[in-house]
Amino acid sequence: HDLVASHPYSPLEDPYSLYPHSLRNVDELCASIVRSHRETTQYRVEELQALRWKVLSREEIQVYQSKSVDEMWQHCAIRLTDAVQYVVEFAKHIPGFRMLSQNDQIALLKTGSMEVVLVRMCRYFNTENNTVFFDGKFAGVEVFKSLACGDLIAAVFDFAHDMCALKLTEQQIALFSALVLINTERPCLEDRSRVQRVQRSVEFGLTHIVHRDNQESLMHKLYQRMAVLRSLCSLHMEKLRWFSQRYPLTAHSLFPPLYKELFA
Ligand code: CLR
Repeated sequence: HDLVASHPYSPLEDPYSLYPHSLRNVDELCASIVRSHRETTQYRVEELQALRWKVLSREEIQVYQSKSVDEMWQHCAIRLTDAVQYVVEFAKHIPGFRMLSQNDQIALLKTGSMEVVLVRMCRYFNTENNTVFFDGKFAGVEVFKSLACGDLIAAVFDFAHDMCALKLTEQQIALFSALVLINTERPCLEDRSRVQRVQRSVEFGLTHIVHRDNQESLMHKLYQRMAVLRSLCSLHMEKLRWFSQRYPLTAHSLFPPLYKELFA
């Protein structure tokens, strides 16, 4: 115990030292968040750029459009869960996240993971033809027709388009994603002050890189996007409730367990 006491500022062990007081600490914090972002995004931006010519053909779009509502929902739920799993991995490597209680980690992921998937979507989005990389090719809104939730799909695509317009760097996306996750306003948090300490350090990190990039005006725009994210996710939950009511069997037995655990 004496040993522990003599190293009170180990940033990984001591939650109280998370707030980065020196520039070196904030650089380390940012570097570590950027590293975990890089290691948990399935594709690199250059790879996605090189894949842009792969667009679904008319026939392939037809195949998606002729799927039944529950078939298409199940398909998308699997794809989304896959993406969420990477976000969970990302979260675990945000300095301070693993020091939160299990309950608080889950509470943050319940609302935050879907929001981060939507933030990450801008990397997978081509604004030239409004398509998103889905199942190995670029797909437009019409591909998701059989989900029967056109308003959600349109809103998600609009959001991706607006996010792309900000032209964020990978570092900015990484820090913004972390800030979206570590949010003291989420319901059901046990230890809000502990979450707040982690949130402040991430906020400090984002402010630092935005300042370094000479883009101060970005902070305001990013906070605005956070409000849009919140409304998109409640729309997603609303659609999921609607779907589960109409297709209880699919929702119950064919949706991935993680999808049910986080959103149901
Ligand atoms: C987002 C970024 C991730 C990779 C990824 C995987 C699945 C994609 C998702 C991205 C974007 C949104 C997406 C999703 C599959 C289905 C979903 C295209 C590219 C659309 C919007 C349909 C949502 C349907 C729900 C209502 C079930 O790193």
